[in-house]
Amino acid sequence: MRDAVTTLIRTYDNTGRYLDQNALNSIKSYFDSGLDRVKAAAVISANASEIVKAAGSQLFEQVPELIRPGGNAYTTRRYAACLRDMDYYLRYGSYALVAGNSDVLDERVLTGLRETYNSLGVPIGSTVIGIQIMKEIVKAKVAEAGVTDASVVEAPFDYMSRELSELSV
Ligand code: PEB
Repeated sequence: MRDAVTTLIRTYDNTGRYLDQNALNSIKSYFDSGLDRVKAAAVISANASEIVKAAGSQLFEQVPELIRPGGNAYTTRRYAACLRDMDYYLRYGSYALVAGNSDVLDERVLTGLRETYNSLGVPIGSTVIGIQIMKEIVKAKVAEAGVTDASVVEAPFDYMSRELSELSV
C-alpha cells in the first residue's frame, strides 16, 4: 500500500536518481493540498453513515428498478449488501484521499471486483452511478467545511468509477 510520497521515491530509487524538479513539484502539490485532504477525510469520517444513507436513497430514486422484484438490490439482504458496498467505497475513498494515491483502491477494492459483480449480476453501471452520487454529496459537505479545491475529493471516486467501468481484466 503506497501513498504519493512513497510512490515517487520508489520511482526515483528504481533508477538511482535524485529527486528532480518534477518530483519536487509533485511533492509540493501533495503537501500544499494536505490540509484539504485531512479536512475532507474528517468530514467523511464524521458523516459516513449519513452520506451512505443519502447516496443509497438517491441511487434507488434514480434507478428504481434496482429495488423492485428482480432488481439486484431487491430483498433486504441484497439491499443491505448494496449499502455495505457503498460504505466500502466511501471508506477506502477516504484512505486514498489522505494518501493522495489510488494504490489502496487497486489493492483492497478493485482487484477482482468486476468479476465478482459480473458473477453475482450486480450491475456495474448502477454501481458507478452510486459512486458518483456519493462523490457529489461528499463534495458539497466538504465545501461547507471550507475546502475550496474540490478536485482533491473527486479523484478517488472518479478513479473507482473509471476502473470499475473500463478495466477488463
Ligand atoms: C464487493 N459485493 C458483493 C459481494 C462482494 C462485493 C465480494 C459478494 C459477497 C457478499 O455479499 O458479501 N466486498 C465488496 C466490496 C469490497 C468487499 C466493494 C471491498 C473491500 O470486500 N447491488 C445493486 C447496486 C449495488 C449492489 C447497484 C451500489 O443493485 C451491490 C450497490 N453487492 C451488491 C449486492 C450484493 C453485493 C455483493 C446487491 C449482493 C448480491 C447477491 O448476493 O446476490
